[in-house]
Amino acid sequence: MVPFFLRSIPCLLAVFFLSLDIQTAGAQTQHPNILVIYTDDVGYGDLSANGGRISTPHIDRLARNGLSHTNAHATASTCTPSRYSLLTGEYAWRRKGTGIARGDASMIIPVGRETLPKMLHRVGYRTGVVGKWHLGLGGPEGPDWNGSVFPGPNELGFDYSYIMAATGDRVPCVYLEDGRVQNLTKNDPIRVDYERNIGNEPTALSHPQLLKLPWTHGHNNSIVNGTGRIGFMSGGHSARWRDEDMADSFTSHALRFIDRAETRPFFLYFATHDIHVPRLPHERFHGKSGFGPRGDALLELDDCIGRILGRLEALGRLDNTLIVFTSDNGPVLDDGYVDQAVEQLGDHRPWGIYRGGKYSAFEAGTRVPMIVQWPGHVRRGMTDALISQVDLLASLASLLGQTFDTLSARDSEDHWKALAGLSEKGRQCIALEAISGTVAYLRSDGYKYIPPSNGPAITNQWTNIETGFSPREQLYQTFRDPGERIDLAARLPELTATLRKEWEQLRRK
Ligand code: NG6
Ligand code: CA
Repeated sequence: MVPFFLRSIPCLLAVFFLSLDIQTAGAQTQHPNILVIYTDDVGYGDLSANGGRISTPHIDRLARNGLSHTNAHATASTCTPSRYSLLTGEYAWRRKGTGIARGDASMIIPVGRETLPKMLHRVGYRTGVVGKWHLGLGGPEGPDWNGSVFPGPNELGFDYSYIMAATGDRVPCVYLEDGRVQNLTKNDPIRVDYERNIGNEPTALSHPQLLKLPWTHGHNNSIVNGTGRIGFMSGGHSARWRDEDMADSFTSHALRFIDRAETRPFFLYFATHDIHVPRLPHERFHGKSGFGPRGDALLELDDCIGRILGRLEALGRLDNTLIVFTSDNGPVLDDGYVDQAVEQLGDHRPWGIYRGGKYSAFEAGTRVPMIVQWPGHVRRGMTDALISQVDLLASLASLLGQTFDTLSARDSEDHWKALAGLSEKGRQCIALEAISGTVAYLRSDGYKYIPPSNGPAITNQWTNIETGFSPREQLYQTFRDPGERIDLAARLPELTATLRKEWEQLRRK
């Protein structure tokens, strides 16, 4: 086998020459538009560029023209904490109440905190969020769905917001634009309850005959659009979404935001619902992937991205837009509905060569696809540099020459060069949060420490994902053993103790 340092030489030379080129080009340009495409539950191996079996030509085009990261991580293997960290630059496990949020949760990020959109706003960006929020809304008493839903994204640095409050499978099933529920009529107010049903509203348990998409676990409260949800809602009938139109709705609002003729550059946080459950893509994608609704949702996601790239190109803005495509956590098959995700998987491997998935402390939980594209500024190809999404804030601040509140965004490190492929040196270490708050620790030399945990080894019989939880501490060497099959903790007790100490220090920081 060729030693590592010899294998690295061609790569390092490429980085050197390309960075010369890229830096010269960078000196003359203005601030780029920034588009963060934050997908939901898309696994590392879901992309055809990473070996997936479902063809995603637009995402592949991003990968061809940009830099594919092989060692980029969401901070958590579930949605809310990952989004919290991306926007605040702080690991979510440092804060109570940052686990998967209910649909009626109060806003989790205090208004005074530093955020990525606030920082970009200070630079002069026009900032917008379109898509999934899932970080709570409103003050301590929760959101007032029939009035002004305040505070929300617009108080955290976004000039514009068009969002769903939580997830596709949680009530209320409505869109909010700049803090107001869209298409709501006064005589049909919305009520939301996460404890009990409201009046005699049909539920998935009481009226299974009304379901077009049956549930496997959870998801048996209110029925909206023939689909059982988490939580109960009544009213707001004219405001309710049709799941099949959701991707089109988000995309058209994203396009409208991009289209606005302004001299300021834009920052768009485009947080897609695809490919989270319920997987109800538009009818035009039905049966198109050959891998069932989960695959069809992936095609829909690819289509949305294609439309956005196409519009940027038509406006002549593609070359001056920095695009970061990534995902909030790893993949899951049965996440609560009878959608054939397991049965129609075929030889597609959403988790790639990694172990576990969504919810998990194993690599597939947080090692997510990440593609960065900005022609002339970001190297094309692949990089193995260790990167966390928590670093986006500091890295973009560094690119733009902007300061930020480092006390508030205390975990965010500047790794712009690694993000752009101008250096192979990323983070020294990274913290990875699994469901129920277990936090694993990964170093840039590939060693990974998972602390002891009393949680179950498998999430549950339906999602059936290995959590990585064990009453004993575990140590893996993820370069030589990316599938985390060989637990080295007993064989290497000193190294295990070193990682445990480093992990404790990071937790106390
Ligand atoms: C779980 C839901 C799952 C999904 C997840 C959040 C059940 C049984 N499961 O509690 O369906 O909604 O929460 O996913 O209710 S995430 O990607 O937003 O974190
Ligand atoms: Ca998710």
